[in-house]
Amino acid sequence: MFSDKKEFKQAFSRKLRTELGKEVHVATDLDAYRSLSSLVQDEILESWKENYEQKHAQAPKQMYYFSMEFLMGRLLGNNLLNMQVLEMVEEGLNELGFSLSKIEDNETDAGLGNGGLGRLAACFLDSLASLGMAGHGMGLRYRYGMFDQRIVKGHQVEVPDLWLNHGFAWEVRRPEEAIEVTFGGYVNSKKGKDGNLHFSHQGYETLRAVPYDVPVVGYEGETINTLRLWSAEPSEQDILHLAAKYDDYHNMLHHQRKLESISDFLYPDDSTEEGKQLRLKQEYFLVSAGVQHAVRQFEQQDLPYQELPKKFAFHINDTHPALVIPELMRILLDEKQLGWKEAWDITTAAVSYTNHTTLSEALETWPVDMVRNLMPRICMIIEEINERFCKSLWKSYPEDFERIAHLAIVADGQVKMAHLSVVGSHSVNGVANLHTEILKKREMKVFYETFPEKFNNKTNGITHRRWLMHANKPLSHIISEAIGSGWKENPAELKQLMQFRDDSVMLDSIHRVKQQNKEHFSDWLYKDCGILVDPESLFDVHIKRLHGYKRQLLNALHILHLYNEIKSNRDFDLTPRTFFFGAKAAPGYYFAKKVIKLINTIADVVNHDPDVQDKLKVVFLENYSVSLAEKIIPAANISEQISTASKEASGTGNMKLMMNGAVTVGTMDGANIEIYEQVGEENIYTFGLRPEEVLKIYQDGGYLSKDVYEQEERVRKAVDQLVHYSPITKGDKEFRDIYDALLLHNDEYFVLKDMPDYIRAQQKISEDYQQTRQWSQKSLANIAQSGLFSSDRTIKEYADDIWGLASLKTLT
Ligand code: 26V
Repeated sequence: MFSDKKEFKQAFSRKLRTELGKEVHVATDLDAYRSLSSLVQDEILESWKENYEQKHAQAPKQMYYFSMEFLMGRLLGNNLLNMQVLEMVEEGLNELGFSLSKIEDNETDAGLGNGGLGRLAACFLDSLASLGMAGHGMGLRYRYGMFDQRIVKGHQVEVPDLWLNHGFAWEVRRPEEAIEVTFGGYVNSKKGKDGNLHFSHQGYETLRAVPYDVPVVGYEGETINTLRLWSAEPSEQDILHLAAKYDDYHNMLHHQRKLESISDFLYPDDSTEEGKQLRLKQEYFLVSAGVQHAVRQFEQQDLPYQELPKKFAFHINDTHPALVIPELMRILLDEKQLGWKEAWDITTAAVSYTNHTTLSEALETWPVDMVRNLMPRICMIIEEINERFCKSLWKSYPEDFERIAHLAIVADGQVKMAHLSVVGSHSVNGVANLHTEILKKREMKVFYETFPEKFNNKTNGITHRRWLMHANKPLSHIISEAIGSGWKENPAELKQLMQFRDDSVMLDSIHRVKQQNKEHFSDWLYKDCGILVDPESLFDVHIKRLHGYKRQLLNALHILHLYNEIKSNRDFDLTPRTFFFGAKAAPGYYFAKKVIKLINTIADVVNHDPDVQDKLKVVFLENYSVSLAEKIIPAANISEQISTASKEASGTGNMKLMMNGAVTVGTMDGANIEIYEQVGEENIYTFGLRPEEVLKIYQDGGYLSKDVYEQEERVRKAVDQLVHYSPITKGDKEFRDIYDALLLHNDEYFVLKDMPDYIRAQQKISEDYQQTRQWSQKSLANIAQSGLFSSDRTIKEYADDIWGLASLKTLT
């Protein structure tokens, strides 16, 4: 590591010269980014291998976190922070005439994920490395990550994410560790000398999985783990083979391009499974490469395969990598010649599974025929797992046809990935208390009765290093001044801030820092996006994927309601507020895209109406991403967490906002309930139906939204503006479908039902925000109680209860 500032400045200037041929005084911020990231990567590489050999090779156990998504965001700032050189580098750069934050803005986000699930995986990697645990990521190196969102005339337009265009500074390609993955072909069986059937896979197509390793630097730089991203390439052999097969050069190239296309893009749809063959290929490609790699590593230790679960844990992030189960079985059975029972015991002991949603439309199933065509041997193994499982059920529950039909892994021509995941693993966890209870009592009730010992809860968390220490340096600073820096290692210590809840100096600081952050964000918004907002107004922030159940529509209708109030009564007393939205809709999600258009239309009307000036402003932030989240979260006063109760498995944005002193307005859903329990009712605004009420109404066949519409004038007025002639419609029928979803189709997500109570909660917020001191107390309580939601806590629970993973921090 550069030991001091002088050395850093020299090294940085040298990099600019040797890699870009530029002197400091002519270098742009992009040049500076390229040189700085390269310099930091050099430092990391120096200790990475050594670190690996010293620690991980002797690690009692390693964990591989298999995930189709890792939403890493930017890495420069995080690496500098974790290497503990951030301040020194920042000063050095200032002295050379640069600003670190401007340099950081030149890094393209690694957006290899859709939303919560992918970002959780990234937070987990940070915690694993920071806790000194040998836990690594296994993912795909998509050529195009999450699409870039543009707003054109109020509509979302998707633009390809060219994140690799300037190169990705943090990866190391390792062609020498490439692995072959096979697709297609057929399976032959032959009786062996032992009298057992032996299977061999033939006539397949081979693809080369080439790993690109990204170092994951833990806090204090002691541990450096690996995120291994696999990329699909044809092997040289394949190219020769293809050349021989095709007599037309262009046809050959076309075929080759098709092979590579497996890792081309991230599916941008985070709830509806489209059953696309390419997606299934991606899933198997990741799993097969990852498991083969791990087994090779294990074999270097010269131990019997029965010891594998003592040395390796394989975690599957939702069902997307569930083929880990039959793939490990295939290797143990066909390549290592183990018997079924031995292989099964090893597999189930090694694999654990997290469920991230109970939305039925997001539960993965694949047509058996598709699985058979693409992976014939894997399909046979899944069918065998199913058969043995159903037989064992028959033994335990004789003649209980209903139970068996309900639990079967293969049924109606479909492979049910959640069932495979539960049966083939030793642990199944939900991501917040409520979510786990819903899994146990409803969605997976019969599985829970059958395997009660497998089920457990692991409430999600977020890394306080990125989301507080890095994103909000001024707040981190005043926290450390008040309670020392122990919270950085042990975020539970944030609780000590509660001692200051009546301390005027502290409360003033909390207020001042929030105000500064709002000003800072407003400056950025004006300079970079040309949007002018008033930092004195209340900043109300609703940032997450756009989904019916997340109810951005409820927020939008409430804004319309406020607008109506202002228009009908000029003296309407309203705390000036700026409503911020950030949300991407899946490209094929028609309703979600309509809601984006609606928000932009409301923004257009409200922001241009002179009657409203200084009271209301609506901003739709284009292209919501990790780096944008890092900018806005420190500036938020209100955190909108308003999902239909029971639908949001956990939420993690709620935790990030809370940790930065925003106060939640939310339903009793997901981790909001745990936030409520931490901060107490005076420091959160809850409203709406409770989860059990929602579930009851669903069971009884829904409610009549017309009733609310007829009884509640405020609701009716807002809803009517979607279809009647109004400044919103200007006679257009554009929002008719939203209106119909609310009234004709009975409001599946209870938007109208919860609206009156939401208006009440928002009214109270408006009033309370005027009381600066009391508001700062709420803000302080939220920061103080957020330690529980550090992903360090979550990871320690996974490590103790599921993975049997220890910290290597004590090893030298
Ligand atoms: C499903 C699909 C299906 C189509 C292809 C692409 C794709 C990608 C992701 C998903 C699963 C979505 C599940 C999910 O993201 N759940 C979220 O997980 C967060 C972390 O646990 C949690 O905080 C959120 O409440 C939950 O919605």
